[in-house]
Amino acid sequence: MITILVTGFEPFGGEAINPSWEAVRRLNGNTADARIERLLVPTTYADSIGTVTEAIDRLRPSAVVMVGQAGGRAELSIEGLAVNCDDAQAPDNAGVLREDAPIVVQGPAAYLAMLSVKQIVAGLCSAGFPAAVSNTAGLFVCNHLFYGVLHHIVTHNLDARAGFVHVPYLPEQVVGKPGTPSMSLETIVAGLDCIVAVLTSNTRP
Ligand code: PCA
Repeated sequence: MITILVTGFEPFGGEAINPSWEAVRRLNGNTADARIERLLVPTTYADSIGTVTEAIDRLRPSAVVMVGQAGGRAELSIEGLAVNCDDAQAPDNAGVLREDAPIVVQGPAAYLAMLSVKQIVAGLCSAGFPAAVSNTAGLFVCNHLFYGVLHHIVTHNLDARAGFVHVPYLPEQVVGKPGTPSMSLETIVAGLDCIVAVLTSNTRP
């Protein structure tokens, strides 16, 4: 039995909900081969990394799947890269604006995802979910968390693998935004279940 930590974010940017957390909190808590731990993460630069690394140190998961909203994307995006830079025009939920700022001073420029992004995309597509590899998680709180968690795992030499999934808006979030893609909550939940299944079949106990 392995442990997989799956995280979702609080709503941000004036939205009432965040599809990442709506989906993560509906995930099946246990499968035959994995214990799923779910965690809500604040959408702030200051607290996002510490919230997840504290849970990693406590739960010692084999895999960490961080999930966030990427409004405007049409498919499940499996992120391949986290870069050492915060640079966004919008403030986080604490009102903090960060422009051209390193996440870890003198840290590596980037980390690659530790999960096999191509294998996950292949698993999703063959199960009928629209999915693609992405090489940018943006430069806002999602990339910030992704980079910080990868840095924590590497610098503490932990036996955990981490990756990041961006999910589209829910249909109710695109009312009044013509042309903006969305995905049903049921599809996002089932897609995350599929990712857990791929990881469970490939993760060392
Ligand atoms: N998406 C934002 C931060 C929180 C979230 O769900 C992002 O893509 O950075």
